[in-house]
Amino acid sequence: MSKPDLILLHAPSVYDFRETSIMYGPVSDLVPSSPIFEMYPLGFTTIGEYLERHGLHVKVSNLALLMLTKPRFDVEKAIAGMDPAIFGIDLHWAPHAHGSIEIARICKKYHPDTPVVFGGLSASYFHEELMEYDCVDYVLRGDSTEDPFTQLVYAVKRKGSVADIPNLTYKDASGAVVVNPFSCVPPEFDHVKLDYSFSMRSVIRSADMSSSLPFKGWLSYPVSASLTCRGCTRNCATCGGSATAFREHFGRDRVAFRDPELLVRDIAHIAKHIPGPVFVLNDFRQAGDEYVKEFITGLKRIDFKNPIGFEFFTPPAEDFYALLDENLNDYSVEVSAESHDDAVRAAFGKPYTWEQLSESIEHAFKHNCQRFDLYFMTGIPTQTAESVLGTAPAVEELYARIGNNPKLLPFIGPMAPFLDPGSRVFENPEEFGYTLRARTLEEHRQLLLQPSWKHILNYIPDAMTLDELVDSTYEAAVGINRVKAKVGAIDQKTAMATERRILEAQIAMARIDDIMRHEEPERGQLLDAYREEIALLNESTVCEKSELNWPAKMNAGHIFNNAGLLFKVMAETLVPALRKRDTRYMKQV
Ligand code: B12
Ligand code: SF4
Repeated sequence: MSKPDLILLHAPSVYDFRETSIMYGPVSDLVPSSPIFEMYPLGFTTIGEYLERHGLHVKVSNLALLMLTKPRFDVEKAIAGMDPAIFGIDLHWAPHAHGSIEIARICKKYHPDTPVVFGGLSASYFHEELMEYDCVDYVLRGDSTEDPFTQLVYAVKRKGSVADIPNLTYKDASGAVVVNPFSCVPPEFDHVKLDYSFSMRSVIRSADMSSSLPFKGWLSYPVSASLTCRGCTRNCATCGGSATAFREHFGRDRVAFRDPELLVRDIAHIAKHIPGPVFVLNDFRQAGDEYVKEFITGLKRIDFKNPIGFEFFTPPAEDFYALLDENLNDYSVEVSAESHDDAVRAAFGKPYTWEQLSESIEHAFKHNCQRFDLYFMTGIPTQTAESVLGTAPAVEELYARIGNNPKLLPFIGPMAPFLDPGSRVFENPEEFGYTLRARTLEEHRQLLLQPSWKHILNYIPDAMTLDELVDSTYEAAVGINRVKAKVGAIDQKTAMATERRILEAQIAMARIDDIMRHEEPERGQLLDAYREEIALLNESTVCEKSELNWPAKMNAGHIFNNAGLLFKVMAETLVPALRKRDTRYMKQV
């Protein structure tokens, strides 16, 4: 096998989290990752597939996951042993501000002449500041970097000019920062493959699963995500992926939807090879009625059997659930209501009522929805501690209304670690009642090294103190946990374990606050002595991670299909001409 042209590296949130004492808290409880956010962006798979389709060899190394699962994994040794033409590092989510730069520094330490390119939403937002770090050569901005990335890798390999590469920020020979225009913002989202074929091929080719798995525990819970679009039609105040954020920072003034037929094809391919549930993210109803019909009837046509979950931005009406029920075997829904309080939800940018939501949940279950995940968030505009504490009673009433149906699963977590850079609130904090504790990338990097999530938050809301935010989040989580146990949505043992962890987390937060009252070097010594205990509290606080899981079962079909893929990839490795390529960039000299 040829050496990789590009190695995509995914860094942990904080480098080296194994040697720091940080109480991350419930920052990642509601996503599949652990608090070091070891999941890499979906874009790794679309970039990998696109570049390989254009004749390049791409490898993914999920350093965060390797560090998490192999305590003795030596990052420096691993990077020193790599030899690509260029390194790519994602800074998609701002929580990677610390780890991504440190990994870039290690790349430069061992490979001073190998360029390092950054990309992702946060890298796009902080592109000019990133140029100030010696370890960063390029930033590819925007939500669709597949084509510019192909051009960049070929330019690096051929020692050509990068002056015309769309969306690229770089330093010219004099060291001046050049910001190329946003000339690659595809109006559609059809130029990529979202079917995980790249990931499957990479695993087979390298005979190594560990370095490219998306998150810890994926093999026992092989969930996959499908995306209906890039961009968003909505404008939630704290969201760094809102319509405003996309327009102002990622060059996109219109949402790019994926052709529903292609989306169905992606999902069919996933179903053929991966036994787990599929989450369809970004509410596909944004694309209009025609799209909805085509997509849902397409899923019926392929007789999709894995559990499928949909994210909806507003509560759907009854006839919509009837359509899902008519066409799907096993569907579930997730809605982020943010608050039970209508005024708070409206201030966030979701102006529907609790009554509409409750009615929608009733309709969902009437039409055989298998599970309804309902998310609440703390720290959002105008929200007081009192409002947060009203969540559990509201949830209890909601359960009563739906006959205590245990298929409703509510969760609560804080807006953490950061209020999104590029969101309307981040850009105008005072207008929304916030004080920011960090604006620049470097300030965010330093915050990430603080010893608890309360100290890491990049904002202070006016409507409550940080202590109230922390306490009310934990208390609301205890309340919701008890309600879920009462209605049988979770078993008593799980509920008791969660409540105990929340209590321990509260004690740890108070102890860290006490330690923070000491001066250095005593503070550091006390934190070091506390490290192992903190580490034990860092996974799953406000709920058990497994509560997020939907059922998954490997069957003979998956084994057969994966064996088929294995032979195909082996044959293509031996005879590269067997693989179809797009020669557009390959032919250039
Ligand atoms: C889908 C999604 C998720 C999925 C992620 C699936 C996945 N593995 O990618 C889930 C639900 C798991 C998730 C989790 C989180 N998310 Co999210 N998510 C989104 C959402 C809805 C769409 C993002 C998306 O996929 N866009 C498609 C494009 C933009 O991304 P992409 O294809 O992956 O990558 C392209 C580019 O970004 C770029 N790129 C990416 N990596 C690289 C690397 C290099 C080298 C280069 C050159 C380019 C490049 O090129 C790619 C292809 O063109 C956005 C909201 C929105 N409307 O955008 C929020 C959003 C991205 N998420 C956000 C956040 C905060 C999170 C969490 C940190 C929340 C939390 N505290 O738990 C976690 C982090 C998860 C982790 N790392 O473990 C914020 C990010 C704000 C910020 N700047 O930090 C957003 C903007 C909004 C929000 N608040 O939810 N998320
Ligand atoms: S939080 Fe709002 S603006 Fe952001 S992706 Fe979700 S619906 Fe769109």
